[in-house]
Amino acid sequence: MRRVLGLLLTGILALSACAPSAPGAPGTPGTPSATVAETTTAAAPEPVQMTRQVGVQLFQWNWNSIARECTDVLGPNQFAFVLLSPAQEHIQGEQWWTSYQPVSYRIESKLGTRAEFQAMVEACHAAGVKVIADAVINHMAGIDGGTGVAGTAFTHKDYPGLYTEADFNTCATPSGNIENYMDQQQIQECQLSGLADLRTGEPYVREQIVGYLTDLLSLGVDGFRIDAAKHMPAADVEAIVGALDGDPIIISEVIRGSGEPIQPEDYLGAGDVFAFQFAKDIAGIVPGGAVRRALDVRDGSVPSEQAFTFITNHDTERNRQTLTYKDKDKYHLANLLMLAVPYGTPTLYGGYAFTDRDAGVPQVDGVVSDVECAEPRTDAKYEPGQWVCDHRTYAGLAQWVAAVGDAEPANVWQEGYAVAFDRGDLGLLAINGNSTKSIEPVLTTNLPDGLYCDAVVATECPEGQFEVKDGKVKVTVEPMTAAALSVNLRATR
Ligand code: LAG
Ligand code: CA
Repeated sequence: MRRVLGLLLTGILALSACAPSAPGAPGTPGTPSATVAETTTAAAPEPVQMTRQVGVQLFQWNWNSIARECTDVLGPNQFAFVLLSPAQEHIQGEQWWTSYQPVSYRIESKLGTRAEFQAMVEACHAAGVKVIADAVINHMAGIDGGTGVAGTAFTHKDYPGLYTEADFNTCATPSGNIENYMDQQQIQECQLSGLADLRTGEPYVREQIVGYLTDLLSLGVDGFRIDAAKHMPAADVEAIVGALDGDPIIISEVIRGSGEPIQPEDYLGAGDVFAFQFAKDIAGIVPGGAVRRALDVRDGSVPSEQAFTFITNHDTERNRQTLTYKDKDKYHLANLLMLAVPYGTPTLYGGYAFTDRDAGVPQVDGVVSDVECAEPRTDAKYEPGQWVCDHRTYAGLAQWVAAVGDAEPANVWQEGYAVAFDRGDLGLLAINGNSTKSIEPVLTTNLPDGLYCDAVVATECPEGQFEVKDGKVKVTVEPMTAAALSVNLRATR
């Protein structure tokens, strides 16, 4: 997807915040000026082509808050997309996971109304940010019955006007649930922890699902996370997404399990996949400090263009399969590595602090309250329920990734637990995996001469911090962080 997002957005030119805005000023090609050459340390930076790539999952954020985030943070910092929590009507309750128990395909949920959803999509698009919806299409609710948040009454396998018992799978396991992940038929036809499992191979069921996704497309969404894709045959997912108009982004959620009969590669015909193994491998590398290894991490045989990388998501932060905000500087280092390497499309994460894995975010009368981000902390001592918005701390790096595009690593330098490399001649990143010692290498770089700021901590560059001269630059990097230079974050003098 890196490539596709890039192509769609090619042509957006951005001047760094500090670049001169007056074309024709002294120094413009064709008006050589000796005075300028003498008084500035480098030529004025050229405009940089930006290719948006970095996305963020904003878990359990309501639509109004996402609209605001697109306008204020994501758009201005070159984020490419936002991944939502599910939008359809769901069961009532305080837990976050009510989102994953659909009751109807009405776009009316604890996260907002249909009108709020539409306004959010418009605001994000106006900011240049694509919107990826979370499509829960493998199943309906898991409880015996009740009334959904938009007033729809249902029982376990009966959704009046939508699905009846005949639209759900029956299953041979004693519990009716998936019990053995080595058995393909169980994984795809039995219930995932009690959730009524749809017969996604049947034309009528597919038609309802296609109708729902088409409705979301009519509201402007750009693509879908396919929730629980592993639990639907790949052919079903392909048929469903193949019936959609346009060419929406499709990201199947297929958690790689070693030796299992269903693997992420099986779903590449339907679109892209989340790179769970990448997240686990980075989590394995970071504590040992051997950060150079991150350059070689791939997710099985999922090609870069079809891999959505992440460091954590709402499930893995709860089952501790990956690093999370609770891992403090290790989590930070992992996010930096994901953003630094050219593999996949990086997806950052914004959620909330928790101790109870079921605890949801505050609601008033069944409606989730607006997000108020806590001040970012390096000690992770948030109160449960506080919004952890550390995706914002990577705003400069989202710009860095947009500036370096697809450029390959070059001039790879390594010493102890530190590694540094260029990305083509557009950016440089030096990362220090040592938890106690800072580093101060003089690096060889392809970057043009000039004064650069550090995209790890800055989004603007009024004054340079690092000087590139004749292909050399000295950088200082504290323990467990990085320094990132790019052509879009240069000072004019
Ligand atoms: C997913 N991907 O494949 C979601 O990312 C994941 O968050 C969903 O589980 C799951 N699949 C179903 O869409 C979440 C919670 C579960 C929760 C489920 C349904 O992690 O804990 O199950 O959503 O709400 C809950 C209870 C279960 C119960 C079930 C049915 O925890 O004990 O059996 O509801 O009532
Ligand atoms: Ca299924």
